[in-house]
Amino acid sequence: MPAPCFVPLTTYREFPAQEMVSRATSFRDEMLRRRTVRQFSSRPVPRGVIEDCLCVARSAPSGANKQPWHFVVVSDAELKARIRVAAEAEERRFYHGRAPKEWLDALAPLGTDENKPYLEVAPYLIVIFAQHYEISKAGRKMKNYYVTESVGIATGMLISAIHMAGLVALTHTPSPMGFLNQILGRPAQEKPFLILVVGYPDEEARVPDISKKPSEEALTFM
Ligand code: IYR
Repeated sequence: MPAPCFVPLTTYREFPAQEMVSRATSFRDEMLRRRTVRQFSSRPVPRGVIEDCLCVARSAPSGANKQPWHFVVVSDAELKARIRVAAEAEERRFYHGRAPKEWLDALAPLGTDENKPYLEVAPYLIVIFAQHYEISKAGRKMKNYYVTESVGIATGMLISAIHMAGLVALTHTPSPMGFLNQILGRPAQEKPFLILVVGYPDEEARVPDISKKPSEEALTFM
């Protein structure tokens, strides 16, 4: 068992109280402008921006620091087209059979259907894989911990970074998503977590008129 090794905390910064308040408020206001968008422009996005956003995601805390994720950044038109074809085939089965009425009713305000043109139009698809176990150099299966929580936190940080860079993102989860392992050549121990569609919004983009639940319902101070 390796012994723990500690180093001084040199990266932490405390801000004067007033500055802390204004930083929290301005980050809140920035984040409250974020909307999930389903109509994308094909305008190219500099790859460096995506790399920086992924650096943020990869800095996320994770169970036992196992970092149980792998991000595949897809910009190749042919791969995006194959992903669209496979995703739409699953979505057709979902919208016209698999989904119970209650689920379809819950989705109705979003106006979604089986057509996913954004999978080809957007400049980037970031396919996030969760690694439920690793294979050691000796070929032994080693479990990861709190995988869903860890990958969810990393994804949330990625969505925030993309928004703060001035881009939009859509979390897309065709189900099942096994076709992504095959198309992207990822090993069986990686399970697709979600596809993050990233780019600029279409100039005519519209978003559903929905809101967040009030704070009294969402949080309690005790
Ligand atoms: N994956 C489908 C259905 C869908 C499900 C949920 I839960 C959403 O919040 C949105 C859509 C689709 O992408 O259309």
